Amino acid sequence: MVGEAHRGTTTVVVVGAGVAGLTVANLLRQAGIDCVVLERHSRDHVVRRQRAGVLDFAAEQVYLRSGLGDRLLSGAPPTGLLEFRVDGVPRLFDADLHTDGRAGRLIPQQLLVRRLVSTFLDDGGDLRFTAADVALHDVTSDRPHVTYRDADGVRHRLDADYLAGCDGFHGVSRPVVPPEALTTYRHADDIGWFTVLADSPPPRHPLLAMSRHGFAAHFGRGPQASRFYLQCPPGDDLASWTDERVWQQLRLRLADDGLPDGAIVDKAVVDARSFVVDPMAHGRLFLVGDAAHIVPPMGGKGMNLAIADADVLARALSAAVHDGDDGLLRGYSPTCLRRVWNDQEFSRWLTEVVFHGADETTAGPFRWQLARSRLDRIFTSPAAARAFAELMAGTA
Ligand code: RFL
Repeated sequence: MVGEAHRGTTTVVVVGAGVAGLTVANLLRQAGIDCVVLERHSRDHVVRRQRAGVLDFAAEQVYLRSGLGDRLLSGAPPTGLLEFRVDGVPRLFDADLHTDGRAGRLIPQQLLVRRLVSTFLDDGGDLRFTAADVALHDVTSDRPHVTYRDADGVRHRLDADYLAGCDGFHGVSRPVVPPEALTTYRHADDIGWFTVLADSPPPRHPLLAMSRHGFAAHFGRGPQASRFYLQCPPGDDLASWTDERVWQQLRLRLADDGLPDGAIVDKAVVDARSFVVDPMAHGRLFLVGDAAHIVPPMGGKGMNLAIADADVLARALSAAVHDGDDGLLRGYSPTCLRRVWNDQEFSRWLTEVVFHGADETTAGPFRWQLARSRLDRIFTSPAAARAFAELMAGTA
């Protein structure tokens, strides 16, 4: 079958047009390196997928350094303040103050993705949507290739020098690596999460609320869009979360009787897993973003790690392609994993602070006291505040 396929060649095949793949592709284009992006879904689907909303300072710098900042980030406001609402009492953490103005920006992930897609295509990039049955071959050879079927069912084969596996946790890239070639780290929480996306006004500041009613968070995702998180028993039944119960619980947990509601457009019980594979490369295949690691959402690092990996890979590919120097490619995995583990720890730390510090019955009195003490520290110790702010900014 492969013999009958339409054949093409490129330098890098990028699998997946999420934040990771699109960032790799745009950075490669800026560096004058040919690439083809293969995405399983339609353009419409990809630019509507609502997920993260905070671009940390380190990720912002990736786009500014590459000269794409104006096109990608225009109008994205600085993150500024973060509110912890503890038993109904607000405590504002000034991330900008503690990082000397390097706190990052608010930008809904789907807006960033939309801009990455149009920037790449406007510059003549080759991005193929609705690519079915994408399969990676010969990844440990000098000339790997990728096969897929286009929307008309026509089979294609692309030969390349390198493959970037940017197809998320459930993609086809990571499974190509033999299990014995990878160390896989997994950690599951005893914490359940329920998340809601609603057409309702964003909070004044990103808000994390802890009280005996349980944890809840409220983040903006645009001028009239909000993402909420609610603590729930692990494996909770989605059907038990009627719209009425969602708004009643949010008002209770956020200690805000006047919280405006809006149409709920999505509900999900989130798997709060942590996941890392080491190494993030195999032969000429490089895993980027969620394909290689998952962090709990509370630290806001998933999207930012994807951008950080993409930056490391694009520079390394540039050195290999332009200068024949593959030293940076050999360092790709250890370089990325250092940040991944740092952010994994930060995300888990913050998750434990807000979840254990909320509901004493679930956490137990000892963990509840520890969590409240940890939170108190960032409001009382300037050194602790700075460390926390630097982790948020992605500069630590
Ligand atoms: P993505 O965004 O999942 O993109 C992968 C792309 O690959 C495509 N794909 C394939 N293409 C071709 N062939 C195949 N066989 C393919 N299989 C998959 C997919 O269609 C998709 O287009 O991974 P990427 O690029 O690594 O980016 C990672 C981020 O999207 C992710 O870490 C964050 O969204 C995680 N996340 C959050 N991160 C934050 O930093 N802050 C947040 O507040 C935050 N909230 C969230 C989140 C993730 C969520 N999901 C996924 C449950 C909230 C939610 C609800």
